[in-house]
Amino acid sequence: MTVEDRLSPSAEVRAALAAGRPVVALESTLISHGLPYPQNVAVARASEAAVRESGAVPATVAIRDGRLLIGLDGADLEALATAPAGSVLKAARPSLAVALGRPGWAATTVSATMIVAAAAGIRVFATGGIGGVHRGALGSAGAAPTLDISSDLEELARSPVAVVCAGPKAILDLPLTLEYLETRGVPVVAVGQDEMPGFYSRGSSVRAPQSVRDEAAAARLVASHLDLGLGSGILVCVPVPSDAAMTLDAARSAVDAAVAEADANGIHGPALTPWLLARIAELTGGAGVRANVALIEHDARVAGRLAAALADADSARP
Ligand code: PSU
Ligand code: MN
Repeated sequence: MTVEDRLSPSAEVRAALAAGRPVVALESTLISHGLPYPQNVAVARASEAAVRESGAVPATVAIRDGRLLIGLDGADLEALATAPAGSVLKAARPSLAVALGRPGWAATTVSATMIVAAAAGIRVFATGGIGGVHRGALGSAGAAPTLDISSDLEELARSPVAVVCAGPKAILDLPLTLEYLETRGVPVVAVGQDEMPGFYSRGSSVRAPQSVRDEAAAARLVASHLDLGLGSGILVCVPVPSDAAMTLDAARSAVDAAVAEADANGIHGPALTPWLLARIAELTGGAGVRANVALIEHDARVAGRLAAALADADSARP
């Protein structure tokens, strides 16, 4: 069975896609692995509401019993959010077949969600922060290289989907992540500022490869990139809203401490990202979770407007 054979869109998503109405894909790993309960289910619901307020249909993607669900109902979201820790597999491109071969739930990361979105004909996808090149991937003071590079980056190079995020996650090596995306031919654009958003903070002190003034300009760029048919996605980066943002310094010290502890405890592989996010939540006394929740919802709102703009542009074509 191909990916297409396994797609199970909800009736609402199916109807919206058939009619050319705007649809925004949302991932589920941030529900199962990225945030604690009950913030995870609250942010999942708030993201869906934000997509709707922007005039698009939300399509949260997850795996259940070998099917790729597109569009979860309230009970599904709750089940995923309350599943016992460790019982939900984190499905990415390399683990997709394993996740589909098991009974029960699996959550989709950015890479797996992009695969599903592209197969279903969904062009816009919102998440919090993408995975990328981890610090120390190329080795650091006395340590061997880990070569830990998220499959999210490869997916951006091969699935034609616009991913709206608040920047690569702050736990990563941002300059190396940008270099990798450039090598793989993925455009990265910051909206409304020259600097890359820093995930927890609005800035990162790293210049964005491209920037556009506003969302309308971002929509035009996304449309022209996707029209070229290059096969790659595009990364649209919007900063966390000011009222929930951490300062770059505060975010940095929490991230540095968490990364050092993960190193000392030998945490690596797919467990690393969830471990770091949980530790940062503790170290920042809730400020990290507050920023994370706010940025996810904001990304969903922007993605909804982007999807609506793309649908409008389609209907204006001769
Ligand atoms: N963004 C968040 N929280 C998350 C993630 C992203 O705000 O939990 C998840 C995404 O699903 C992303 C994954 O694809 O972390 C990256 O994991 P890794 O570094 O192991 O590839
Ligand atoms: Mn990894």
